Amino acid sequence: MDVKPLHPPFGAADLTNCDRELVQLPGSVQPHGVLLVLHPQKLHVLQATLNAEAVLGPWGASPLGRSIDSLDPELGDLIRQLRDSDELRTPVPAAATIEYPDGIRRFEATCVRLRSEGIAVELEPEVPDPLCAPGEDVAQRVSRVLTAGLASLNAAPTLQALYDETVRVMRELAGYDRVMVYKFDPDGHGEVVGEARRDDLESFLGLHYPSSDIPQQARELYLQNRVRVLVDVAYEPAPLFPRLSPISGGDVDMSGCTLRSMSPLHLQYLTNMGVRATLVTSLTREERLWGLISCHHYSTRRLPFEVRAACGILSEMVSTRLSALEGMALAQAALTVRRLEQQIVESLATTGDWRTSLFMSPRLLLQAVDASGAALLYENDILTAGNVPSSHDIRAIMAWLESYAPSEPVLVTNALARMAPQFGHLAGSAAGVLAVALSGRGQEFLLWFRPEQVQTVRWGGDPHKPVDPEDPNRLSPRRSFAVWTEVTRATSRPWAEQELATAHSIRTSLVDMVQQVQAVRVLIAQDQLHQVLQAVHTAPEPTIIIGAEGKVLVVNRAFRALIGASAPDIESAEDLCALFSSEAEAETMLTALRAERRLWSAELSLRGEGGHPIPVSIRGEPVPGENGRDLGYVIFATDVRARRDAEAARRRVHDVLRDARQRSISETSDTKTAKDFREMIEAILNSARRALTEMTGDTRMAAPGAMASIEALTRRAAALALQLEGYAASRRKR
Ligand code: BLA
Repeated sequence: MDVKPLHPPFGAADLTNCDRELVQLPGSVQPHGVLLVLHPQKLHVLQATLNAEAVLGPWGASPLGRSIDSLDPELGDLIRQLRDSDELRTPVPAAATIEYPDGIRRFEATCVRLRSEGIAVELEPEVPDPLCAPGEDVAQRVSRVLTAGLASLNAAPTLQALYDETVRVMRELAGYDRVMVYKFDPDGHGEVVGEARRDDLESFLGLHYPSSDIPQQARELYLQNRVRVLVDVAYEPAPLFPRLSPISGGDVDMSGCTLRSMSPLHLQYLTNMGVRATLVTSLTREERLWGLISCHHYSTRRLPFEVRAACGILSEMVSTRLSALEGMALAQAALTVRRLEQQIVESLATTGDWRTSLFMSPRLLLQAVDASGAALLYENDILTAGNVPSSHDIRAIMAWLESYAPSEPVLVTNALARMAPQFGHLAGSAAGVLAVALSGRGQEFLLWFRPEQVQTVRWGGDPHKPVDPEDPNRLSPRRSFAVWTEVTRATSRPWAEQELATAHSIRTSLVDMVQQVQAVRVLIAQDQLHQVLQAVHTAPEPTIIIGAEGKVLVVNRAFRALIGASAPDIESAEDLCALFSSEAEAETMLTALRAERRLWSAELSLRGEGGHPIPVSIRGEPVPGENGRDLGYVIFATDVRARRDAEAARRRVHDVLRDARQRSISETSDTKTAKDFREMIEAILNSARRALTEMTGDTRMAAPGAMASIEALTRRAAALALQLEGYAASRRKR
């Protein structure tokens, strides 16, 4: 019986198991360079690729057992300095020189500590930069292009403008025949969203490709190794000898290597497309693979280290802009939700009927998730706004929703008729539905609708037939790359992830505000304290209720959790004020609430356990009674520590950048190149600073994850810039 291994070794995968091929263990490299694996301490050669003599000359005839010093003593010194440092966890470039009988030859070296045993040294003969003007130095050229490029990326106001600028700058930097921004959908399939190409080539812009074109384990690899180069698709791999590490006995993990041999399946794929050479970089968002910048060339192509490093910097900075632009959209959505809340609070205070007020001026409600219609179902009533189905149909949808997913707080589809064919006739108003349940009982729903939009998806090959059962290795059905068009009817524009998040927060906010405030008001009015207790006690938001006379009626569980178990009892307004770091400010709040009888909010600090201040945002609301008197006050606290963490992240980014700038100034002599570098680091600084400002913006909100991701991106870009600079300096010296 033919039993297939769970993880097929490199090169042994076919279309049925390529998602488990061990692409990081190829046991060979692309032959334009040499891989030497050194002993981690003694720095002699343990393994070498079999092209060593062809590439390195006489020294390479018998490299095993020889010290790296015998090849290039300066390189040996550098590795000795780095061998125990953290720096070697990621590739470190250096200029190398090797003696040949006819003189010295210049090489690019890259050193990295392997995840398996040993230190990898990769050596490639220096190549000229094909794009340099006569007399121009490559380092100068790339810093000039990058500096100008970063400025134009910063100026791109929309995602589409950012994609367009990205491919333009990348093509100017690296000169490939075709440069694409390839963006992943949540389901893993991808779309070409930006393209710059040689005039005579057909366009791939707008084409979709199935997720199987880039298997999962390769995607994981691309998070670590962010710039991959394939010099010639028709290469003969140079095998590593011995194949297994003499120390660990295992395969060498080439995740961090630049010469790593690529999967034969992928090479076949590129060959079928007529592509000869590629350079692909990773675009990330919050440390996840967001997409790729994919460059194709129709003849072989190899570029100097400086250009590849610059492509890496460009990608990090594009990722920063992606975070900033998408972060801005999120902040905008948060602002819309807050305006909705305000609308509801105001209507609660005036008419007491938030529902009609929301639907009488439904602009915000529809805008929040970019819907064309909305409906609210509660008790037995229906309120609607915009383009919606008939009441009869809305009730039918609701009945179906209840039976379909009674426990789902959010239901979303852009093809309702596919899930429930009985609603096929509603495509004009409700091809897509986004529904949130407002109560656990499943009798109150808020629904948003979108009409049908005839969609045309252009696939770069038939997505339903990626595998030819007759011949699974040949990728043959997709060989022609004829565009395969799929038309989808009765579907709406899909709901974006961010719109779902907005719907979620509208739901939470409605449930909290309406049910909590309403219930408390009614119950206080009826003087039914034990019920007030019940309603508020389990609410997730830290809440306190004070009666009109200043007696504390309820301190809920969430509030107690916030201040800690050892906090004193809170019975009076005075006790409450004493909880705050600044009692005076707390008193001002209570006085203002009582005297001015309006919503009051501020940023204060609670005394936490052990005296640690807990930054909170406080919102106080009067509960108006029948005869113009207030019945009491509800005070909500929101823990804003996460936001403070984000501010700390922001300070750290500034520190990284300041250090980079200082190092760059102190380490460079006053040459023209040094000046170009300073300008480039300055441009990175500006981009990062700008991204940070945009993300925190006037809403004073920022997702800590997004901030941390900007920090990481900037750190990497700055590190790459310093490496590029260090490399250029060492190259000049040798
Ligand atoms: C890798 N496939 C890739 C990569 C891309 C694509 C961009 C990453 C290459 C790199 O980072 O260097 C696919 N390239 C595309 C697409 C476009 C493009 C869609 O330019 C669109 C214009 N490939 C298949 C199938 C399999 C497969 C069916 O099409 C397997 C069943 C495998 N693709 C495959 C493997 C890799 C890959 C194994 C990893 C290559 C490696 O890094 O070793």
